[in-house]
Formats: sequence, C-alpha cells, structure tokens
Amino acid sequence: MAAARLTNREVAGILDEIADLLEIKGENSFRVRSYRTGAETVGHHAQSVVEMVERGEPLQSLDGIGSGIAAKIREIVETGDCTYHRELLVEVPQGLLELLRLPGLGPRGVATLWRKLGIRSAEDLEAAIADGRFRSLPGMKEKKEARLLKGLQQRRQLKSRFLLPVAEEAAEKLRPHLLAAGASEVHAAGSFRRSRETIGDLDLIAVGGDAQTLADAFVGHPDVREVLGHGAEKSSVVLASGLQVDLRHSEPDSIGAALQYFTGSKAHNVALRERALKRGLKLNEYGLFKAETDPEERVAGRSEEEIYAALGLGYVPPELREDRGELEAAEARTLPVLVARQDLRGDLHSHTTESDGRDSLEAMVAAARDAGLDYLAVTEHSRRVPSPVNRTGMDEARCLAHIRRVRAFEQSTPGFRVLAGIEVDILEDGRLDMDAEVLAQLDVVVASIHSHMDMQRQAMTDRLLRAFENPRFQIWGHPLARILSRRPEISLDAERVLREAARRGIALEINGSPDRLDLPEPLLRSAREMGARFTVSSDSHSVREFVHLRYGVGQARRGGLVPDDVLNTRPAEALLAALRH
Ligand code: DGT
Ligand code: CA
Ligand code: CA
Ligand code: ZN
Repeated sequence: MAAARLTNREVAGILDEIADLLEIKGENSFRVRSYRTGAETVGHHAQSVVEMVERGEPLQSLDGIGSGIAAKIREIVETGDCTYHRELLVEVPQGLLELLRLPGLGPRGVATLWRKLGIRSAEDLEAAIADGRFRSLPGMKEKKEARLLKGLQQRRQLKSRFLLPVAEEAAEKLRPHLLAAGASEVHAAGSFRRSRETIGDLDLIAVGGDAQTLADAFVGHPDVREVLGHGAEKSSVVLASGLQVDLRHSEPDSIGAALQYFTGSKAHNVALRERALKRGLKLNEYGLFKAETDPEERVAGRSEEEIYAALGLGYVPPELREDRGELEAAEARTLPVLVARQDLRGDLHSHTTESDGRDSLEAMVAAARDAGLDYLAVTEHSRRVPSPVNRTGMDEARCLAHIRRVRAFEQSTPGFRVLAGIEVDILEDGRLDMDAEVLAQLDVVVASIHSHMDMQRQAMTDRLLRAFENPRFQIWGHPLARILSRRPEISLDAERVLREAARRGIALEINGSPDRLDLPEPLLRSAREMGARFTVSSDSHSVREFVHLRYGVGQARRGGLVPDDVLNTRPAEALLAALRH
C-alpha cells in the first residue's frame, strides 16, 4: 500500500541531491561519496526507512551509513527535508541542479560552467553556447555541444507547463468518458484544483465502478497520444495537447482522503501528516487511522471536511493549501471566507469590435447576462492599441461617441447596467492617453501598460506613480503586463507602487485571462495587507471569455481575498460610488 509518507527513493533523492550540491561546490570527495553511498543504501533497502525511524531502529545498522547521515535521514523522515540540504540550496543556484540532468554533464562539468562562465541555469548555458563562450572552455568540444543542445531542446518541451483551459478542457472530456465506463464520480485534484497559474499535469480521481475497467477506458480515450502507465490503481497518459493526465481510483468511502491527498500541495500534505503523527494518527490516501492503538481503525476518510475536523482544523479551501500558514489559521478558526464566483455581480473589463474585441456590444452584453452578471463595463482601448482584426483604439471623438452609444443602448437593457468604460494606455511618461474631460464622463476608467514594457525599475516606478496622480485613474489593469510563458513581468518597486495605489484608493485588477492571471498571488497578499482594493475582471474579447472570471476568482482566492476586498462584488451603484475615490 502506497501510504502518504516518504518512500525510500524520496529519501535517497534528497541525499543524492546533497551529494550533487557538495560536488558542484567542490567539497572534498570523501564527504560527497558518503552521501552517495547513503543514497544508494537507502534507495535499495527492502524495508522502509520511515518505518525504521518510527520504530526507533538504529539506521547505523545499514551498510555504509554513519551517525552523521543517520541524523540527516531522521530529520528528512520527520520533517520532509533537512536543514543542511536547504542551506546548500541557498549557496548553489538551483538552476545548476537542472543542468545535471542534461546528457554529458556531471557535477564537475557543471561546477566548471559555474566558475568559469558564471552559468547558473539552462538559459545561461543556452546563451553561452549561442555566443561561443562554451566552446572556449577546455574539453568542451563540438560533439558535446551538439548533445547538450539536443538535451536543452528536450528540456524546453518537458518543462512546458500548461495554462488552465488546457487542463479544464481535458477534465471536461475525460469526465463523461469515465462516468460512461461506470465511475460514480470523477474529480480533478492536484494543482488544477488549487487554481495554480499553470498546471504540470492533471490529476483525476475516479470513484466507484470497476477500477480496471475505468483504467482501460481511460487509456483508450481517442485523445490519448501515449500511454505511460496502465494499472487499476494508477494510469498515466499524454493527450494530443501534450498534457499528461494521471488517473487514480478511489472507493466511495475514502474519496475524501483521496481528494485531500492528491490535491496537495505536497508541502501542505507533509505539514498535515506531521500534525496527524503528533496526535498518534496516520494520514494517507485511504483515510485517517489510529496509528498506535489499532492501525485498521479509521477515524475519517469519507470527506475532506471530516479529515480536517478530526485533526482539530477548520476546512482549508484548496487554493490555500500551500503550507503558508493555513494550518495555523485553520486551527485558530481564522481562515477567511474567500470570495467565490457567485459573489461577482459585474465585470469591469471587456472589449467589443469598437476596439480589438471580436463581438458586438449587443452580443457581449447578452453573454454577460448569461454569465449571471448585473452589469458590464465596456472598456475599449485608447488610440495606440492596434488590432489585427478591427481598427485602432479610441481618440477623444470616438470615446465620446462610445459613451453616447453605451448610454443609448442601456435604455434597452432593463435590469442590467451597461457601463461606459475605457482601457486607457499609461504612456511612457506616465500620462494617460485621453483628455481628462473625456475621462471624467466615463463610468469606469481602467488604465494599463501596453508599451515600453522593458523600462528600468526606477523609471517604471516613476511612470506609475506619475500615472496614479491622475484623479481619473480608477483601476490598474493587468498590473505587471506579463503574458505567462511568453512575456516577463515589468520591473518595478512593487512595494512602493502598491502602497501608493492602496493609499489613493486605486483598485488593482486581477485579470482572469488564463495567460495573464495578473496580479500574481504573492503581490495580492502584500497589497491586501496594505489595505488595497481589487477588481476581478475577465478582459473578455469575445462572448466566450466570461469564463475567465472563474480563473480570476481562483487567483483572488489564492491571494486570500474575501468578497469585501473585491469591488465588483458590490451592486452597480455602490461600485460606482467606490470608484469615485
Ligand atoms: P503540478 O502537477 O506540477 O502542477 O503540481 P501538483 O501539485 O498537481 O503535483 P503532482 O501532480 O505531482 O501531484 C498531485 C498531488 O498529489 C500533490 O500536490 C500531492 C500529492 N502527491 C503526489 N505524489 C506525492 C508524493 O510522492 N508524496 C506526497 N507527500 N504527496 C504526493
Ligand atoms: Ca498535477
Ligand atoms: Ca500528477
Ligand atoms: Zn489591456
């Protein structure tokens, strides 16, 4: 039975990594070898070292394990890692460990690259190969270079994580398929359930039915490109999209435990398991058990709520399960009641064919109503943002016409507010690209950066502080201007800029486009502590994109936001009053 504890291989992995780090650092070879031997022994030992530690059996009885390493193993078993390992990880750039996985590069080669060329990551190595510095090193010949290049290329493919809609689409296709094969329920767990910004692989749990039949149906789905594993307990496939999907099976009476376990995060689970151990309980994917008295006696497992409750904790929403203090809050009953999708009453960022959207004002409003909203701000671009499909953004005259058109159209939508808005450019010098008198007539002013994104930190900070001085600046749109996996965040003094936004009552947008999800979670947390206000917006460019609100809400929840933090949970009138800060 695979219990929720470290395996020998996981323990060995940490010891091995310590050896790698020591070797990269150039430490003496005896010490390196002792960790390698330790890893080898633990990795191949038939009995679980976790159990040995739990039973108090001396680890020095194992071949080649001295008291120093035995202590490290005990620490790893008890806490999931060891201080020595963490200290080494601070000294040695983490990117160097990744280089070790390339063909033809061992710790010594990596050490040379680090010391002679200052290489700290695969990206650095790619650059050094491209500009010929790599070849200048003794012993780094063309053949070796070609091999490395190939490895680097493969790494890029493997490394790629997936945006939320890719995982969502996969879940939506596989769920009915598995239900048809006899499952009573199908759940998506892992990072997808935690609403991470990107997904490494999708973790599905099928409940009930016949495990083998379900696994067979799973690997037989027409979208499956490659089968990585095929078994009743666990199967893994790669879909045509390139996304890996893992399927596990659970019986109905342990679904709570399975969901809890496979939702993660790993760090959260480690902390939770420690808490269980301290209370003489054992937690794994089958349930919470009395470890000391009767290991067969189950305390909880049917629902997640009952597991957390049995550990003296309030229910922890998946978005907070990252081991960032949520267990302490759950124990003190101070976990926030996070904002939910149904709390949103309106959307404050959308585009129509008047700028770069694909659908008409009428169609967008109808779609917003269908999405259960009471109001929609139509925030067309200002003049400088071109569109491949439509025209450029609005100048003053077009903006005035836009306002008239929205007001006229609103007469035909009883019970639904259509707000005249703009997404105005924050220019290089911090001015907003629209006359103040025109901005004053709009209901909603979102201001965003769409150009000069590579400015230096100080200049960018000044640009934003200057923009904030404009009294018409209401909402800062997609603040960091990043496009996930394509365009980096702008560089700025975030602490200073967020504090200023909070002080002035400028709302920070959480842009729900799955390739933006901007602001990111850590900044959401600090901005919230500064007393900032937020909006969750879809940035819809078509009638299909109001689903982005859900991703935006997921991000808001990860940031610990409650309904009161998010302006568009308020009715239209209250929202408009709040925007006139
Ligand atoms: P991802 O896929 O990289 O976006 O992130 P996750 O969190 O979905 O990670 P994944 O797919 O490796 O595993 C799903 C969850 O299952 C993870 O969050 C915790 C749990 N889990 C999986 N394998 C292990 C393990 O070996 N040890 C522990 N403690 N938990 C595990
Ligand atoms: Ca996963
Ligand atoms: Ca997985
Ligand atoms: Zn924009």
